[in-house]
Amino acid sequence: MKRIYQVLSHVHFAAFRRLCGFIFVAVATGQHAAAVPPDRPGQAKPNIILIYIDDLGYGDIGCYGCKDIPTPNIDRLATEGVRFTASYITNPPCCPSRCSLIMGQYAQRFGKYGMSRGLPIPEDRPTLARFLRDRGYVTGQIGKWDLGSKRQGPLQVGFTEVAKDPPRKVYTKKELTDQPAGKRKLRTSKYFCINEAGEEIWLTDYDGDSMVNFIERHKAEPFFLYWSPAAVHSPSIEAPESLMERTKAKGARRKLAGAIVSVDDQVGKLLRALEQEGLREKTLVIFSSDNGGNGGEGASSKPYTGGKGKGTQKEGWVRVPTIFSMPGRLPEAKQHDGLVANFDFYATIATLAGQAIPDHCDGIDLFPYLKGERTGEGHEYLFWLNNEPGDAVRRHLIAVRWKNWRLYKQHDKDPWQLFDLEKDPREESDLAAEHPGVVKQMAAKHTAWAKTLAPLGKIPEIPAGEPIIPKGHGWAIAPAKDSKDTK
Ligand SMILES: [Ca+2]
Repeated sequence: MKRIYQVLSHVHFAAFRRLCGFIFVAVATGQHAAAVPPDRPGQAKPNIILIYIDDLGYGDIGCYGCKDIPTPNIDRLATEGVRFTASYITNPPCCPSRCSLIMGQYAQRFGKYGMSRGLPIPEDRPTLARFLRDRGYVTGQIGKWDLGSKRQGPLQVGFTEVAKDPPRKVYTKKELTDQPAGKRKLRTSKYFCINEAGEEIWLTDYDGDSMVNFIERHKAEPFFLYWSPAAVHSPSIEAPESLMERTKAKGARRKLAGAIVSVDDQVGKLLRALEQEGLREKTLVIFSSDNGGNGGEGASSKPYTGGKGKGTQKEGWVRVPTIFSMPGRLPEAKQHDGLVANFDFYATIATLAGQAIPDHCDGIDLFPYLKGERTGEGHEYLFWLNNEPGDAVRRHLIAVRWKNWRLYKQHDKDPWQLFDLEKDPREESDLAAEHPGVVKQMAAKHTAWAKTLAPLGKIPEIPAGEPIIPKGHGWAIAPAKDSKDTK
């Protein structure tokens, strides 16, 4: 009952706030009330925090059915927000996924079909960071980049601040030889870093502290914070017992579970900071993953199959957990089943910031669907196409999603396979022969979509310059705005 009351008071408060702004604008401009949309320019811009985990599987957090890894803070985002059941990465894995996210479109539109690391992101259209920076936002980046050419770091493509990459712990010979055979750590740690005080700290924790630092410094102005941790990417072998013992995970999965628990801790830190600063209702928190979980680390895609490594033709490679939370502005404890892609985040954020969605975007504003103002599918179809020569063959994928159907093949020459994901989430019964009409229709849609794409991009031979993420402690700040985008 208390929860319902809280939800209602959030809703009422937001409605009251909107009404006040609405009456003020209507009186000031003499316009008919209905002509004044809420949250247009001139009103306070909401903050945005985008959390993009590396390789977090669909079945590896509590609110997605995971039983052995406690994730109370991420689950809280879901109870205080909307949980997506069909959120997709159309351009897996890490690098293309991030490119598509930050550009708000299918990465094939700029020639990126597979991994193609080093392929520049386009400069004739704004990244999400540049778009927001040019509209008055402080834009901060923390963690992994893996995006664009060797010269396109966060500070070059629209972020005003980037958290420097802290030095890592270097293991002594003795520490390394004391490890059991076959489980040796790398000489330079991936996940233990050294903080400003010279102490060892788990990198994910260090990132969380940086998030809080960013929020405290920018609480009085609109901000966009993009946190993309190295976690929970392999190898999680260094996960300390203190994290693993908080889970019920067994075997190889224990290490990954420890890494996930630490991510959850940072979400908790973040929520406390937002509440402390009175920013919880003024901030959209998006939580998602860049591709499916790694089976080799014991990750789960339940109830689907596949994921990173083996199984990159299956649903678990592309369907990821995604949560939007903004109490007062979005419903709470709601589930959204419509087809969604990570490139929708750009369009949604642009609209929330009171801006028109840029023409180049493939995405849509999700808020009307999440709030129940619009029904039906925002995207009737979603498409995949990775036939990039030179990319790992295991990742080649040609696929379409429509209604309950998933149509796919690995190579052009292969026959299509068709699955009803609602009845057969594990993709065990190929129904292509039984439903030739569905196959024909979906394949035709894919052909038509593929015709709208750019040709395969060529990776330029650019010598690497300074590190993309500057090394050290604290923050690197972008030089004064140079190429201000006015589109
Ligand atoms: Ca990844």
